[in-house]
Amino acid sequence: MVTKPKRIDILGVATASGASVRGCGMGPEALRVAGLLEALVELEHSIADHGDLRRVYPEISTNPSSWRLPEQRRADVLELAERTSNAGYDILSGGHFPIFIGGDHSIAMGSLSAVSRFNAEKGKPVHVLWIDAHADYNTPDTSPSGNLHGMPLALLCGEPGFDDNFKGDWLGKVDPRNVTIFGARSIDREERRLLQARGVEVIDMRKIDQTGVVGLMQPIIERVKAADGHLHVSFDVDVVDPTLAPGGGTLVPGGLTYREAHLIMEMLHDSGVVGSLDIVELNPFLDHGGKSATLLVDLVASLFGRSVIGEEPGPVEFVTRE
Ligand code: HAR
Ligand code: MN
Ligand code: MN
Ligand code: MN
Repeated sequence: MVTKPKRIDILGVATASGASVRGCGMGPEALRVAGLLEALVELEHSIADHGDLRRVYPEISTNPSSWRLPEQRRADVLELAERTSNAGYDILSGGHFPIFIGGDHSIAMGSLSAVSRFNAEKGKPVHVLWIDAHADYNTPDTSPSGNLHGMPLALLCGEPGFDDNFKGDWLGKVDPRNVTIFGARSIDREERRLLQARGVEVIDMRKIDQTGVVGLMQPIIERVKAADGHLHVSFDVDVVDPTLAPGGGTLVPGGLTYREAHLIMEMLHDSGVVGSLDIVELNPFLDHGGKSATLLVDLVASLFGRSVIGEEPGPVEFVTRE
């Protein structure tokens, strides 16, 4: 099914505060430089770029390390989550398709909250496809690192262990049984136990090797269609093999090939069930000459209808910086 009725709204969240490695705060701008907006316009989509949210808390000059202290980073993440959730909710309320560009994966605390809150009011079930080398299902109690980019799914799925600072009107809720993690190859011990207990579907690289992308993606898509659900896709650049996408702070060998990643996006396009998207963890400081940024732009283009054979041209509308 080919659908092109909605305006695509891009919201950058320029932060690395959920990560221990600096640099992915530059991700939104790198994606723009790599041609994200132009790729969507080329595909005849109407777009709006809302610019970037960024932290308001100042650096503390007495910090002896080269990076912000854990409690500062935590405050950044929480404050940005609230603003991302509210901005995303407004985009969805306007009838538009939000693309949240990070930023580390903690930005999904806000983006997925927006999607969850909006659809809860509509009575539409939210399904999540978390395309990532990691499961990001740690809680503050199970996390080996304390880094909040390893925790967004656990927060949204209502896991205990998060203190009251993580609550508020901005926070949404997701049923863990509607979550599929795709491409996993690095899961912590306690995290794995939680995933199993909650019934989260985990498609690891071995399953992808054995079954292939098509046979694994089809039932996911069918399930969302049968439920008349909204599919939120959260795409972490580190799901792709590090040889193809070196621009990430927590690379794990043995990732998706170029064609596997594209096929996932092409199938998602054809499904017509995707209603929102995160593109996260791109670290331009670690990237090699824009290689990972360019790959991500091409993958987004596949999700929005780029194909070799092409489609009928339609009207173009370009809206910038509302
Ligand atoms: N599981 C590890 C932790 O919690 C690392 C996960 C974070 N890395 C990511 N997220 N890039 O996908 O610290
Ligand atoms: Mn992630
Ligand atoms: Mn990851
Ligand atoms: Mn390198």
